[in-house]
This record gives sequence, C-alpha cells and structure tokens, in this order.
Amino acid sequence: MKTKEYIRPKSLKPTQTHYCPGCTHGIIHRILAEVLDEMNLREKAVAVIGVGCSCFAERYFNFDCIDVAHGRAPAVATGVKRANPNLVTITYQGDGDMTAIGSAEALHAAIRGEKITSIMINNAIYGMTGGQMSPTTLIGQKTSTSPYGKKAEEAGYPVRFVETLALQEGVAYAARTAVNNIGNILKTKAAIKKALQAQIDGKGYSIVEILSTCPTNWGVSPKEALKWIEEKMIPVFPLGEFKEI
Ligand SMILES: Cc1ncc(C[n+]2csc(CCOP(=O)(O)OP(=O)(O)O)c2C)c(N)n1
Ligand code: SF4
Repeated sequence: MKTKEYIRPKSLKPTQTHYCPGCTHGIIHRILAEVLDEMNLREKAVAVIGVGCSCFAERYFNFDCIDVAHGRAPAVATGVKRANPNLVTITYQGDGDMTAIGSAEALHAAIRGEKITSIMINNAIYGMTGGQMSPTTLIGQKTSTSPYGKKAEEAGYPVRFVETLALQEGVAYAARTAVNNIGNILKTKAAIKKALQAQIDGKGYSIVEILSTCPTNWGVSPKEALKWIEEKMIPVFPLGEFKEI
C-alpha cells in the first residue's frame, strides 16, 4: 500500500490550534504555509491578521505576523509593503473583517493597486463573536441576529466582494476558491501561489476569497458543513478566477 508521510511545513509552528472541530481555517493555514515553503518566501513574508476567529494565527504561523484592528489589515499591509517593498505582504481576514467594517480599506487598497495579497475567509457568518449576520450571510440563513432567516429587503443581498474588486484597474489577480474537498483545496493552493506571484512581479493587488466552514455557528456537523459549502454557498458565490493579468 502506498503511504504518504505528513510533514509539517516550516511555515507552521508545531502546535495545536484553537479552532472548533471541522473548522477549515486550519486547512487554509496549512495551504498558505505550504505555499510559502514551496515558493521559498518564509523569511520575506508578513501576515497582517484581522480580527475574528483567525486573530490568533500568529501563534500558528512560523513567519512574521502583525495583529491589527478590525478591518484595518489592508492599510497596515500597505504601510509594511511601502516601507519595505522586498517583503511579501499578506492580509488574512474573515468575511466580516473584510466586507463589513473593512470594506472601504480593502476596496481602496485594490483601487490604488497596492502590491499586497489578501486572503479572505468567507464562512458567511461572524464566527468569533457568536454567529451574527455578515454581509456574506445567505438569504434565508438563520444567524443569532437573523433568527428568522436573512431577508434581502432588510439586510441586502450576499456581497460578491471579490467580483467587485476584480473590476478595479489596480487588481492583478482575483479568484474565489473553496476548501470543501481535495480538488478545491488544490485549486486554492494554486490560486494563492498565483496571487503571491502577482505581488512579487509588481503587477498590483491580488485577492483570493476562500469559502470556508463554520459548523459551530451554522449548527451542523463538520461533515454536513462541507456539503453546506457545496450546496448552499457555491451557487451564490461561484468559484473561479475573475481576473488575471
Ligand atoms: C471595531 C470592532 N467592531 C467589532 C468587533 C467585534 N468583532 C470581533 S470578531 C468579529 C467578527 C469576525 O467575523 P469574521 O471576520 O467573519 O471572522 P470569523 O470569526 O468568522 O473567522 C466582530 C464583529 C471588534 N473587535 N472591533
Ligand atoms: S466559530 Fe466557526 S469560524 Fe470560528 S473556529 Fe469555530 S468553526 Fe471556525
């Protein structure tokens, strides 16, 4: 029988994470760590980490990290990159962090064509604070602040943020992927590589939005959460590359 040895990427620390069972934040951490190792970027990388369930990511990543206030990651990343253009600067943000309080910051970083890369973890909810409605919450989805289901006439439609950013001239690469199965995990890895390469080549802003689970606040099992991405999220948030220059 063929076996594969699990080797921890150098860009991840040998420690446990605090994420709930079935949360795919951890898978995305590993993908990013593998990419940084494979592209030999560990010593050049700076992750600017937003507020949300991933706010402790600096305990797990084995490269430089900065924790910043809610929504402000693109501004801090801009400062880091402009101060030292040789660094590879990555924002790691939830959908609440990026499309609610940080929407203006992200949009303007894209408009300015900042040579930074954003990774947005879209789990259609505010995970850390107990499952409140986010701009990405689906129509009809029950959350702690929409207990009868989100209504478009009250709260608006789920925001397709990465498509909006892709329209901006300063954007070099924009994609949406998911981590609900092996094929999509591999596509996520490829998209992160392309996004970082666009930054390294000085082409402009790059973003990968990743559909991710929150079984705890969706009220489903880890296995059902993977199905939930497939059946409920992907029809609303289509996967694909929206821009590549
Ligand atoms: C200015 C500000 N407003 C609100 C909060 C409270 N807060 C902390 S995390 C969070 C939600 C984060 O959700 P998301 O970005 O989707 O990440 P997730 O936890 O789902 O990974 C909120 C509202 C805060 N810390 N600062
Ligand atoms: S609350 Fe949701 S996003 Fe946060 S760690 Fe748990 S499953 Fe993950």
